[in-house]
Amino acid sequence: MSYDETLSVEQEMERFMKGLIRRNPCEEEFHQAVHEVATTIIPWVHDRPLYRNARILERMTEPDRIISFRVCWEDDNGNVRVNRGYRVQCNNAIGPYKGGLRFHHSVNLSTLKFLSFEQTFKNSLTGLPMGGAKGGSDFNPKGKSDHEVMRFCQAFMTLLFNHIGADIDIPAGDIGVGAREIGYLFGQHKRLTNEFTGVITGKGLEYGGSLVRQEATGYGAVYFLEDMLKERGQEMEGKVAVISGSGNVATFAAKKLMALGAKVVTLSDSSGYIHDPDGLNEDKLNFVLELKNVRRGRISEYADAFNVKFYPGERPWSVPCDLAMPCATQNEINKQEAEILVKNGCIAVSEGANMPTEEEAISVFQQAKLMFAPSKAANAGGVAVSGLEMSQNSLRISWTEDELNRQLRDIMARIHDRCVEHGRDGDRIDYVKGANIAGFIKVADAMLAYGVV
Ligand code: NDP
Ligand code: 2IT
Repeated sequence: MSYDETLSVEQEMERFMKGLIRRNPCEEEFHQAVHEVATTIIPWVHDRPLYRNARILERMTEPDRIISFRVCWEDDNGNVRVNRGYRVQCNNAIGPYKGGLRFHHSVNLSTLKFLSFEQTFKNSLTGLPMGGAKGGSDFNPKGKSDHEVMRFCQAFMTLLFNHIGADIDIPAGDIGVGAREIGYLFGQHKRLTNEFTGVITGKGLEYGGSLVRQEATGYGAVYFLEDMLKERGQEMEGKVAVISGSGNVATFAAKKLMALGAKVVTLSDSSGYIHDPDGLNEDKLNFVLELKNVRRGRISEYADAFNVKFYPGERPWSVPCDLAMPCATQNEINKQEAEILVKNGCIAVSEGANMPTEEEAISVFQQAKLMFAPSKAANAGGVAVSGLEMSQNSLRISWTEDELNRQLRDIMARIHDRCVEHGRDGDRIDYVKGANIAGFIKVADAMLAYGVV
C-alpha cells in the first residue's frame, strides 16, 4: 500500500508513533530515540515522495535482526550465574554492522534498540562505510574479579561469534566494556575461529588496535564543541566546563578541554559528583585514569585526595558553567536541570554520551538558543576511529598518531559542516535537525538503490 497522501505531517507523525509503540511495547528509550528523529524526518520526507512511498523510516525502525542468548558462567565461588546477551543488527545498508557492546545491569532490549538506531545515523554521519548495531548484556562488571570478567566475556563471545565477522558485524566497547573486556572478547573469538581478523575494534595496540581510538570519542566531542563555538565567533580559552561521568568518554573530553584552555570543574559516577573549583590538571586527571582503569574505585576518592567537595547521589548540572558535556549515560539531563544550566549562563552543550538529554530538556536548550550538539554527531569520533582501525587492519598497516589525529579532526569538522548545511534555520543552527537529515540521506539512498528488501 502506498503512503496515505491525505495525512498532514502531524497526522502522519501520530500514525507513525502509534504503530511503533504498538509493535515495540514498553520500550521507552527506543520510543524516545525514534520520536526525536521522526520529529525532523517526517516533515522532511513529507515533500519527498521517493523516500515517503518507500517507507524508509518504517524500515529503519525495524532492526534487520535481533539476536538474544543465554550466557552461563561460574563465579569465583563456583556458583552458576545466568545473564542475557544481545546483538541488535539494526541496518547494514551502507556497510557492515558496527557498534559497541555495553555491560551494565540496566541493559535490556529497549536500550540496545535505541542505541543501534542512533548508531545507524551516527555511522552514516562519519562518512565511512559502516552500518549500525549495538549489543551487550545485563552482566554487571562492578565488584567482579578479573577472572570472573574473563569467564563471562569468554562465555558471551562463545554465543556471539557465529553472528559477527570483519565484513559482517564488528563490535567495540561501550559502558562497562573497556580495554580489559575487549582483550578477553577478542582472545576468545580468535580461539574459536582460529582466525586473526579485525572483528572487534578498540583492540590493544599490541594486537591490531589503533592509536587515538581510546581518546577519540572524548576528543571528537570537544572538537565538535570547538567548531560550534567558532561558528558563533566564540573561543574555548577560559571557558568553565562541567562534565558528567569519569569513564572513557568523560576523561578524554576533560583532557582535550584542558588542552584547549578550558577549565573542567566536575566529574561524576553513578554515586555522585565532585566539584573542583580550581579545575582539573594533568596530575588530577592521571589520578582519575588510574582510579577508574586500574583500581576500579569511586570518584568520591578524588574529593578525599584533592580536598574538594563530593555531592553523593547528585548530578553536576547545578554547578555554574559556560559549557556542559554529559558523558555518562542516557537521560541524565532533565527539563529542570536544563533550565538551571540555561539560568546559570551555559552557552553550549556537547553530548559525549548517547541520548543523555531528555527530549523536554532539548526543547529548553533550543528555546534558549543555546548551542546544542546531539550525540549522534558530537560523539561520532569514537566510531570514526574504529572505522579507521578497520581500514588499518584490512591494509595490515598502522597509521601514526599525527595521521589519526588529523583524520579525526577532519571527520568531526565535516560532520559539523553537514549539520550546518541541513540544520540552518535563520540565524541559528538546529544541530538536531541537521544531524538527523544528514545521517538519514545516505542510508535512505542506499536503501532505495536496493529496492524492496
Ligand atoms: P565507561 O564505562 O568508561 O564510563 C561510564 C561512566 O558513566 C562511569 O563514570 C559510570 O559510573 C557512569 N555511568 C554509567 N551508567 C550510569 C548511570 N546509569 N548513572 C550514572 N552514571 C552512570 O563508558 P564510556 O565512557 O565508554 O561511555 C559513556 C557514554 O558514552 C555512554 O552513553 C556510551 O554509550 C557513550 N559513548 C561511548 C563511546 C566509546 O567509544 N566508549 C563512543 C560513543 C558514545 P559508574 O562507574 O559508577 O557506573
Ligand atoms: O556509541 C558508540 O558510538 C560506541 N560505543 C563506539 C562504537 C564503535 O564501534 O566504536
